[in-house]
Amino acid sequence: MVVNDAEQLLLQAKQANRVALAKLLSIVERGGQPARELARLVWSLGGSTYVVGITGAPGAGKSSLTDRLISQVRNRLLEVAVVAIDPTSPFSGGAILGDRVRMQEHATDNGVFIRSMATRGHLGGLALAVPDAIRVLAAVQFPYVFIETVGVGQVEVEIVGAADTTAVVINPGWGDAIQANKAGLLEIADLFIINKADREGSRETRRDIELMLEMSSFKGWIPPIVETVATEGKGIDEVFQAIESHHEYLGRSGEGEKRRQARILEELNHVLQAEITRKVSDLISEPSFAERKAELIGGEIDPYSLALELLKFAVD
Ligand SMILES: Nc1nc2c(ncn2[C@@H]2O[C@H](COP(=O)(O)OP(=O)(O)OP(=O)(O)O)[C@@H](O)[C@H]2O)c(=O)[nH]1
Ligand SMILES: [Mg+2]
Repeated sequence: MVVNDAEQLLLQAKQANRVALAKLLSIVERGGQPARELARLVWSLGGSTYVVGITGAPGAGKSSLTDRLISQVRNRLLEVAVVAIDPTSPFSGGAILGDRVRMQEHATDNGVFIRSMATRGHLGGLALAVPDAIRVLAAVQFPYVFIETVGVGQVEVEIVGAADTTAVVINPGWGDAIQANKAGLLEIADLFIINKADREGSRETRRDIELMLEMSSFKGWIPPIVETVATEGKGIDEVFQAIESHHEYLGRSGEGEKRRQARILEELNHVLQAEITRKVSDLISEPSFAERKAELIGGEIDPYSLALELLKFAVD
């Protein structure tokens, strides 16, 4: 067996070898055939990993909060993995470096694994890479995985779709931003964190969120609002308790199972699209396609008919 074989790496990663684990996540990140094989390998190996998404605008304090939450998990003598994602950047860059610095305290703790992720060349992008990464971490039996991601746009909705509990981080004075992103926030937030509560205006921001929640028709879980000062460690116990209550709610109500099923179907959808794109683009690059292409350009065949023809070839 070759040394960098995924199975071998997985065995090593399970024995707390963090270098091996980092290599596995690089395989996920790079995509392609090795990533697909790894995804198949870890598909059913997951334990009871709980995934927490931390999302919010740049600089909201996500990493500072995550840093404190890591301590909460470590106080319970559990291990934790953090994946930081900036969907706006195809490469892991400066912001991620900042994250590393912010979580420096845990850098020498082998019970904490921190990793930034980009999607270079990963067909299917983050929508596939993130669940795959989570599954690798689950196979290694981390009880907690935190996913830090910037923003609350459509891409982030996809990313947080992979989380069990999603915390949206807001700062005092963001009333307008809450108003503008109402639909997105209501769709993804299981928990609101008003971080930087040491600044002016957190009471008004809380009122803005409460108003938004009152005007929506929530059934079951109503996202709690927690005020924090991440830099001073204030409110972190409450955040962790809110995450645990939501975890408990998901189990009790059956909502957790419903989400799990929806997630699997969504993933199938993404895998399917990626597979089709891959197979069809392989076909298009074959020399034998040149003739058909000329016919398309010459108006002898329409793109709809040709697309169906390509699909037929692709699945054979
Ligand atoms: N006053 C105050 N500053 C804070 C608080 N939490 C974080 N900060 C500061 O806000 C800045 C950004 O914090 P980060 O934790 O890096 O925020 P982030 O959301 O991870 O930022 P990106 O990953 O770049 O989007 C840093 O300078 C922190 O020290 C807080 O509760 N109060
Ligand atoms: Mg950050």
